[in-house]
Amino acid sequence: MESPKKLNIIHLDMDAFYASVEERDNPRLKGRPVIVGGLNNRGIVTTANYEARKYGIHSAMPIYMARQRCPMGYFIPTRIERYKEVSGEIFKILYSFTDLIEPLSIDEAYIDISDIRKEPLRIAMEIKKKVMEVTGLTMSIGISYNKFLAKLASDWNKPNGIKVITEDMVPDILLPLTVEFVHGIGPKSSEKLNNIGIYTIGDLLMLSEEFLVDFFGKSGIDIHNRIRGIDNRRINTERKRKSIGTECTFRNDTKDKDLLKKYLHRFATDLASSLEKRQLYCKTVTLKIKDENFKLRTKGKTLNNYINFADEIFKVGVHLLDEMDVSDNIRLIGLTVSNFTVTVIKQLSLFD
Ligand code: TTP
Ligand code: MG
Repeated sequence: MESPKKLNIIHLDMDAFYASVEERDNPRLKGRPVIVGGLNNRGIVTTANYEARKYGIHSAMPIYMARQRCPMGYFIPTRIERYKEVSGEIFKILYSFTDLIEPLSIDEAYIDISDIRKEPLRIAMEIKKKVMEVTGLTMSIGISYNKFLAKLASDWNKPNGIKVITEDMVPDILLPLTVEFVHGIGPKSSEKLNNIGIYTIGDLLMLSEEFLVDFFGKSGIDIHNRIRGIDNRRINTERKRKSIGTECTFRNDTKDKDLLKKYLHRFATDLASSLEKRQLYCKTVTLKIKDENFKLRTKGKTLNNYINFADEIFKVGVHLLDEMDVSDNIRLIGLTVSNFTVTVIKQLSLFD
């Protein structure tokens, strides 16, 4: 008989991260509903603590709506620099355990614990304890034998949870979960699946690999594997930023194209200087627009060559804007660059 797969992957995620930092910095807030976000009436919630979540408040909800739901809540402006500082303290602790870490966001990481000579559960407890000592914050940890299952596990009993998923628990533990739990199935695909009567991983398991490939394209193979508990992705310690973006919510909704272009120009200038600082070139530019009814649209263009000048980015941005129908008033506009390379091979043509 094959020996069971080693529990070598941890996924950890801080609980209500920004709000917890605010609570820690201001003990008066302890135990009360705390909402962090853009505070003018057009702002949105970046996160809410678990107390505030009881009122149905969640990330990305307009702040005015959160105020309606919880008038006695404490509304705190986002202090991103502070959260980055605390995140730095947390990652420093993590790196004291091992270098095999893949940071996923400001409050989330995968850790490959194969090289640490301690029981997985013991490692998880020690990480929690140290982070609590240094930062006063709690996290949730998932332990399993691959990334997909570890991440699923860390979400299992948030906040302040620890959950282990072993091989013998699969697939039973997955069967009742809804399809959007599968890494790689977003809200759109999950709606499409629902439309054909597929709601749970159990339902998905009845579908053939061919069907999934027809449905999802190449990633259908990964999804077919994942729902069977197979995920061979390694910890990527050199994960680089995949995109750089900037956006702005207007004080007053507008459809004035000249004004929108002015913003695009400012964004292009900022993005170009970010690229330059990192010595990056990009190939894809994406425009994002939210209209007065909160309908979000994005349109991207991938070029044949790499660019990094503000004017070049601006030109693509304007082209995308011209292609988009702006008949409704616009509430938010944003521009993102992605598809990076570090060096550009000069494209010599015969005529150079
Ligand atoms: P999350 O880990 O998704 O959320 P959280 O830590 O607040 O709560 P949970 O206990 O469910 O993990 O995101 C981490 C931080 O990133 C969060 O505190 C605020 C920020 N964030 C945004 O700015 N916008 C968003 O839409 C989300 C989801 C998070
Ligand atoms: Mg979190």
